[in-house]
Amino acid sequence: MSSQDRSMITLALSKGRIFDETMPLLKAAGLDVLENPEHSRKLILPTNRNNIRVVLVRASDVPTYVQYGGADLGVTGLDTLIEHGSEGLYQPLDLQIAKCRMSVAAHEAFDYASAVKQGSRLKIATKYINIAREFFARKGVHVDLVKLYGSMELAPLTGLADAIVDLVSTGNTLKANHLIEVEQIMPISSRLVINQAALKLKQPLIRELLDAFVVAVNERNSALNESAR
Ligand code: PRT
Ligand code: MG
Repeated sequence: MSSQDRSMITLALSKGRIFDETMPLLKAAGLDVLENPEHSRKLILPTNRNNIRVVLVRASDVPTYVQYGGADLGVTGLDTLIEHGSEGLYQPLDLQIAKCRMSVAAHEAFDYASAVKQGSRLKIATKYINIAREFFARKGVHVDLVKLYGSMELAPLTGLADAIVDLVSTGNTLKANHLIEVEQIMPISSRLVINQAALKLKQPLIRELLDAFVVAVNERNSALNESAR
């Protein structure tokens, strides 16, 4: 059954923090995923609604699946969304999950502020080429960008780069590698993205799901505010 079937809704999620943090919202919206992706090798997971299913894809592939209709909707980090581009994607809701920030980090022995002030050309390693290019262009800092697919933290330690652009949440990974967060670029959280054609063609079902997500996010936020008092 392809996701072109108008009676079936396909939701794309990635394993790990996005799946884990989306689950409570799905539950609150009345949706139970019937298999645990950590214990199953299945890539298509049934839910308690026979017309809604979950597909597991790599985090960086979620926007692609939704854009081309391999899934009707999905949950993706703002980092991934900006880097991928949002053509064909409707972004109605910030789920406020998987929160972190996009930052510049450098080795504790590297004087980043002086290098920037002196107008030095900086070598920046990152998975987020577009975000980094845009950020440094706006600052008027000249950079050479080196694309990496993982372990950005290693680049300044090996002389591959002067600094990195990466996600930071607790800061523990930076600290463990003698790196310092020298600039914050933007706050990051996960967004619901919907295929624009699917939104029209599968209107009642997708609307219902979107409305349930909105209610679930609002209820979670009120509960959080309540407990913070
Ligand atoms: O692992 P894979 O290459 O398949 O994809 P991915 O790394 O994009 O997936 P995943 O599941 O790790 O991340 C999915 C989304 O979670 C990201 O796109 C972000 O929007 C969000 N998110 C939230 C994070 C973090 N927090 C985070 N801390 N993604 C990654 N990290 C990494 C960060 O890159 C760094 O290596 O954790 C490390 C820093 O963590 P602290 O706590 O030590 O600061
Ligand atoms: Mg990861």
